[in-house]
Amino acid sequence: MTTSPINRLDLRDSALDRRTLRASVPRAQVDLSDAVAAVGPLLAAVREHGRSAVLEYTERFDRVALDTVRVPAAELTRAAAELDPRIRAALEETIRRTRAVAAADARPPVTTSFDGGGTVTTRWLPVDRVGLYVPGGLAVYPSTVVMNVVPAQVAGVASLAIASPPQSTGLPHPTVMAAAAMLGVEEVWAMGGAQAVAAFAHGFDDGEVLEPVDLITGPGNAFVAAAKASVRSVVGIDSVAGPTEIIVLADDTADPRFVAADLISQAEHDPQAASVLVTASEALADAVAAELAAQVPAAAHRERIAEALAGPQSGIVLVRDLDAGIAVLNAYAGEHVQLMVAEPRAVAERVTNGGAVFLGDHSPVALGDYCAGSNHVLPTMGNAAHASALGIQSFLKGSQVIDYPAPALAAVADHIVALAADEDLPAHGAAVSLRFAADEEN
Ligand code: HSO
Ligand code: ZN
Repeated sequence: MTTSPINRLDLRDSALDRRTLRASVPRAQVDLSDAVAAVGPLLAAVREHGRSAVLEYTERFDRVALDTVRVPAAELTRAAAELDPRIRAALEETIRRTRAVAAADARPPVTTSFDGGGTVTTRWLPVDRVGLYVPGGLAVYPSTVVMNVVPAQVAGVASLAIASPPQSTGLPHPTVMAAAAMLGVEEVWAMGGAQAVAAFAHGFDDGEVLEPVDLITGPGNAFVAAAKASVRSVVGIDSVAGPTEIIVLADDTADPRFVAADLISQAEHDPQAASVLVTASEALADAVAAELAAQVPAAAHRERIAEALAGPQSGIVLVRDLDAGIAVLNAYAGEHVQLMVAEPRAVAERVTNGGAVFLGDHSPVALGDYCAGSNHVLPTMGNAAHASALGIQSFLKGSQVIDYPAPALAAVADHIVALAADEDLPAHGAAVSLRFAADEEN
């Protein structure tokens, strides 16, 4: 007797307004408040005692006593030289495609002109210095190194440092070091967890010098996420990411083997990962459930996959028709949206909330994870309703340059004086009118 590998939710009679749908679609509940409380003393210790605190926490959590936190350049070169050629070739292709897509997003300065020759130019300037956190332990993702470093470099970030926890060798994972070397990143630190985030935010100069960064990006466990959330007032962060999510909209034309394999692929990340299928076809729902039951036991990471699929954050959602399915997708605002329907391109036009949208039978999420050229760092937990994939814009800040000659200022002087008076800020108005009064006197 087999139990169903995934829950079912019948929304065929449900209202389709976003409040109802947001309350009913399966979603992980992530509460960082315990982790935020737990990392507080650690963040304070690193802020006060710098590198010596980092060394102490590294010994406690990573169980390794380091002489230097900075990874010597020779170790990076060696890791690159020793990299399996197949992994090297794969990373090179990923870098090439990710760079091509990022480069196409370049934001040249834009100038708008007004009467009298006034101009406003919006310039997009790179953040000076970025710290990229790369997790170690269970999840070693050299692909994530590429997804973070490439857009930062294309944006023109001049100074980029990577932190990744040391293994028993005292060095980060060799593939992480190799990926850094391939990308030309020379500054790599063997530190992990919340202590690495704190060190990036505050810097240190006891023994070794780590310059503080302006922005911290990169994934991590709950403690890393909590640390990033906590240092947010000091530095920028990319986002506080939750467990990965995939939501597939499929109809009778979809191949249930593909749908099941794609749901499983993201469930492989984490027992908390969310895999959701939305369909109006009961036959497809049954076929996918049967495929899951067949494919999961054969998967290497079947235990965490089974846990993710059976969890309340995952499920098969039955809807009455395609329109209702699209309403569910838009209310869910998933990290990865996959459209395995008869007309995926037409449906994609109507999907307004999705971190990345994958079309048809041959654009699985795994393609985007590694080699599409798109970025795999995406908004989770419904944040795709307002946030974007990591991209060059994540590493740029807009700065406007205002350049009005006298005739251009004269053309709006009365409006400024009027608005300033209305806001009871007459000195603002005076700062403008005085310029013309002086002219008249002269
Ligand atoms: N699916 C993950 C990214 C990833 N997958 C890295 C494999 N390696 C979050 O988008
Ligand atoms: Zn993945």
